[in-house]
Amino acid sequence: MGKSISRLAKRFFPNRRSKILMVGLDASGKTTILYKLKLGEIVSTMPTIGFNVETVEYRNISFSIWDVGGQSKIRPLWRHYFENTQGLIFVVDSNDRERIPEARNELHRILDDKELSNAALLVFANKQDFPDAMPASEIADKLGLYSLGQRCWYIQSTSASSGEGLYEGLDWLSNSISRKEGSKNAK
Ligand SMILES: Nc1nc2c(ncn2[C@@H]2O[C@H](COP(=O)(O)OP(=O)(O)OP(=O)(O)O)[C@@H](O)[C@H]2O)c(=O)[nH]1
Ligand SMILES: [Mg+2]
Repeated sequence: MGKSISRLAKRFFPNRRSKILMVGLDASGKTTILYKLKLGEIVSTMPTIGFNVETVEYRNISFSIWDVGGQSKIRPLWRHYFENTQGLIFVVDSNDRERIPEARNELHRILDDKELSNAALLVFANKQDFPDAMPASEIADKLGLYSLGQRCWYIQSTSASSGEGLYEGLDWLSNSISRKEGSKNAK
């Protein structure tokens, strides 16, 4: 009985789908985050040369999350993944003070692309389990988030190792994507 009700519910209220692109400098923790969300486990990672994509079901949304390698040589490939992106996750290593200006440049470069003009921006201030991690407010400032104007953005402290903050980030993404879809339908 329970099963047939859930089958019926799925038929009449299928999960909405959302394409999420996850980028950020190399070693910021993107692949670790992706598999923590997908499997609930820490996997051992190698630097990503191409991309990984996984579907994560959460709050009635099928997030298809594209995790693209962040080494400097392959960053020019990011733009090939921009099409139809509803949410952009930008991952920052909160301990990497030296490369925060580089992260800022990469972020602003991609936000200038027309194809991402409607994408909601979620920044993961990752690796917060390190004692000397920069707090999210400092990262927001150093990335220039406060001067983004119309862009809908949010920053979330995370630790991919413990999973802390990851679902709070997805909560924000799902709310902001639903709001956008609602206002599109109302037009
Ligand atoms: N302590 C700690 N280590 C982390 C965290 N997230 C990722 N790491 C580690 O950071 C290293 C790099 O993680 P990856 O997930 O491979 O980084 P990436 O962003 O996918 O890197 P590229 O594929 O090169 O772009 C790995 O050794 C991870 O175990 C975290 O929140 N805390
Ligand atoms: Mg990777």
